[in-house]
Amino acid sequence: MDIENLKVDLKERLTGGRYEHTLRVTDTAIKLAENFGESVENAKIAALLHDYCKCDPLEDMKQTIESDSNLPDSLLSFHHELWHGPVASVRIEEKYGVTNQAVKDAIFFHTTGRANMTKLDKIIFLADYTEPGRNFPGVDEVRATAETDLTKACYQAARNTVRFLMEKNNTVYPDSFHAYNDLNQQVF
Ligand code: DGI
Ligand code: FE
Ligand code: FE
Ligand code: FE
Repeated sequence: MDIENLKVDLKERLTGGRYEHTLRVTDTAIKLAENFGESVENAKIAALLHDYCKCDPLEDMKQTIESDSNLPDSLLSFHHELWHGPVASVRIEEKYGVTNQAVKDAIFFHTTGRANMTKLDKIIFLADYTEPGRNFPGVDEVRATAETDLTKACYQAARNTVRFLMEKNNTVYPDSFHAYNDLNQQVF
């Protein structure tokens, strides 16, 4: 994978703000991979590609979900914010030949998390939540926890997100609950 070419593609596909977010997520993910003993190369590629489809037309994402047997159609009855990770996980294989299942899964689940998250899943989920441009309520606590405890930091991020969605009377995708419950059981 030629990282410089990839960055040129990302700059074309994403808005300026989204591109800058992607670079901050990548820096954050690399640090987490170094601190917690994960492949820096996989963390870097997953982070660079995690929002690859974030700015795609909704109709294109919808068609991909309908036609690709790896993508659950149930996504379509939940908020379209949930579509870009799963769709990216298939698009990046077509475009860049990314077949590494661990990388594809970390991208697929970066918005919701899931039960039994791998270390790479946790790193991308957490890098996306804690990158320095984020100012969610509670993010500083999660940043502090991420210095020492990857699983507990993911738990706090998952809990904050589910709580935030419920406060706004939004629906919560099942994988978000599965992540919350499983991380809770790992922490307590
Ligand atoms: O793509 P990013 O903005 O960098 O971050 P993301 O992929 O984590 O997407 C965040 C959005 O997704 C945020 O507005 C909250 C929303 N979200 C996360 N989990 C769920 C969710 N929305 C719904 N409706 N249900 C969920 O379970
Ligand atoms: Fe995202
Ligand atoms: Fe499908
Ligand atoms: Fe993101």
